[in-house]
Amino acid sequence: MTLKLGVIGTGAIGQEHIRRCSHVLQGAQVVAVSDINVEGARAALQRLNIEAEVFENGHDVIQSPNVDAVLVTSWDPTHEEFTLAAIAAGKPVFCEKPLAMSAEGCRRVVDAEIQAGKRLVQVGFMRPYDAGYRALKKVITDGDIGEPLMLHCAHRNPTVPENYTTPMAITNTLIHELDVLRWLTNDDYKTVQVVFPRVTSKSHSQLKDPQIVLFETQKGVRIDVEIFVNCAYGYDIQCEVVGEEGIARLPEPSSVQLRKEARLSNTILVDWKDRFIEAYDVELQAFINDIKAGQLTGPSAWDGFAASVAADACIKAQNSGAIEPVEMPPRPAFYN
Ligand code: NAD
Ligand code: NAI
Ligand code: ISE
Repeated sequence: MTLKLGVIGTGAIGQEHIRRCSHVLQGAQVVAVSDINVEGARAALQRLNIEAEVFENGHDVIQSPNVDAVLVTSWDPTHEEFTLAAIAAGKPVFCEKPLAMSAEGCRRVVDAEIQAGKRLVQVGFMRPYDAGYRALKKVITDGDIGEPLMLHCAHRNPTVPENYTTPMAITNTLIHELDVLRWLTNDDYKTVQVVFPRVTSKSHSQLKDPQIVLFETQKGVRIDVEIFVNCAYGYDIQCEVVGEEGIARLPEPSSVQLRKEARLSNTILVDWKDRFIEAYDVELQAFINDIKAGQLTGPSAWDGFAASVAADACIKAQNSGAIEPVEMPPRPAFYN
């Protein structure tokens, strides 16, 4: 049986996901799309050579009897509304990160899903599907470096648009680390502080860039994450775990080493689309397969909520300058 997908939001990642679901992955077909820019949606389908119905409103995609499952790839503030509507329609939904703009919003999704009595939500946290992060986690869980003591991480984008603001460094960018570092260390955040270095001249008045986010975890591990979204030189994700017996580093994406004109060099990627291309393929194939098998197993609404609890504390810390607590309620049995 081919799973019929509806995609809400045909921007950068919406088009990427439509492309992979149509031309790369097995078992699904995109049959409906919507975007507030309807002409943009039509043009995207034409470019990708895909025939699908174009709706003016995301809710019509969700309600369409032709649609079995929904991908939410529209702007961050729309995610909660569309995910709640998909749950109400009883349809599985893959929602790009963040699940909602605050922990309160994520909690509404969690409560609706529990009420529905069945897992219907997968959040687009793709890093746990990345081969490099999986290899790093194996080193840690195999005990190869002993107990982790410190993590040094960086999340760098070459540039961001003018509408990207200081809190978005947390809700739109750091949210990936907020998810993957919990998974990687099997730990939870206890406190957070945000420190602002000198601002790069490449930023604008609404964005303090870069930022350094400092965590203490429940197990006493210290984590520093540099977020630098106008770093200019490339798309660069770093993660180094310092343990009692050694240090493990996230592998660099492979590239040919070049000796030329008295220089030794490697290429650095510039786009998240390329850096995590395989992880996106794997996460969405898992979503498709899991729906057919009758049970979603990927990053859950609870994982989306957990990341947003930490994100709320980070935003508080951005504003207060103080060390703020991260208060995570116990996980409901539904998500065990
Ligand atoms: P984008 O601005 O290119 O695309 C967003 C699209 O959503 C636009 O075409 C916009 O017109 C449309 N849209 C906005 N409101 C809508 C509505 N109510 N109904 C239908 N369409 C609507 O942005 P993007 O880079 O594609 O990001 C989209 C989402 O994907 C964001 O939430 C972002 O956080 C997420 N994202 C995730 C990753 C990842 O690595 N997992 C990477 C990029 C983006
Ligand atoms: P696992 O079950 O071996 O270990 C993950 C542990 O991390 C669990 O105890 C879980 O509760 C915990 N965790 C803490 N924070 C988390 C967070 N924010 N997100 C997810 N888990 C968190 O898990 P595994 O097999 O390594 O997979 C981890 C994630 O990646 C899951 O979401 C899984 O569905 C997904 N995945 C699954 C693949 C598969 O082939 N089944 C492939 C790649 C990823
Ligand atoms: C974007 O939405 C993503 O999710 C990328 O992975 C991230 O690096 C970038 O900062 C976000 O804007």
